[in-house]
Amino acid sequence: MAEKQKNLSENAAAFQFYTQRKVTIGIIVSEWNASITSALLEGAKTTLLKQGINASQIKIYHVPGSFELPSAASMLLEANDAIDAIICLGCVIQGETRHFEFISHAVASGITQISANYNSPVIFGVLTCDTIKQAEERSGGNHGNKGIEAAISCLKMLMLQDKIYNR
Ligand code: DLZ
Repeated sequence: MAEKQKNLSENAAAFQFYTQRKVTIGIIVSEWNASITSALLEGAKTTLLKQGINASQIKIYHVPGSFELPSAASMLLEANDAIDAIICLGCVIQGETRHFEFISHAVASGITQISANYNSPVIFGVLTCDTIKQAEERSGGNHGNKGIEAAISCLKMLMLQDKIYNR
């Protein structure tokens, strides 16, 4: 039977990041639903620092909304050779129109495409929730903080890159 795993934030404490590289990580944060995305950013940043990444190795950028996350990630990888991985943080909340579906799908497929095109980890730290309460629960509430999980995923992918490319 599949393991029941709802909240990866709890596993973060057991994780240990190791690389011989001095990696630089870009974090791109959406300004929409800023109270949520700032909590995701805090979770991601604190986790990276706890895992031995220096503040100077973390570059933070803001975009207007989640829809802009993929293009900002693409620009960043294109412009800056020193960026080893990107964490995209956003929060899309269901409204009265179909905007939610378009934005969610565009962001998910945009991030997938950029990650594959650049062969670099680009992490999907975007909440897609029906209500603000659900988002609050996932940005430091009962369901953990998806910013922490995005940071751990990013570090795990960098370690995988080391393994695959013998770095
Ligand atoms: C327009 C819009 C709406 C309605 N809702 C959200 C949302 O819940 N979360 C989010 O991150 N962004 C939202 N946006 C803004 C779009 O992502 C985008 O910034 C604009 O459509 C401009 O391209």
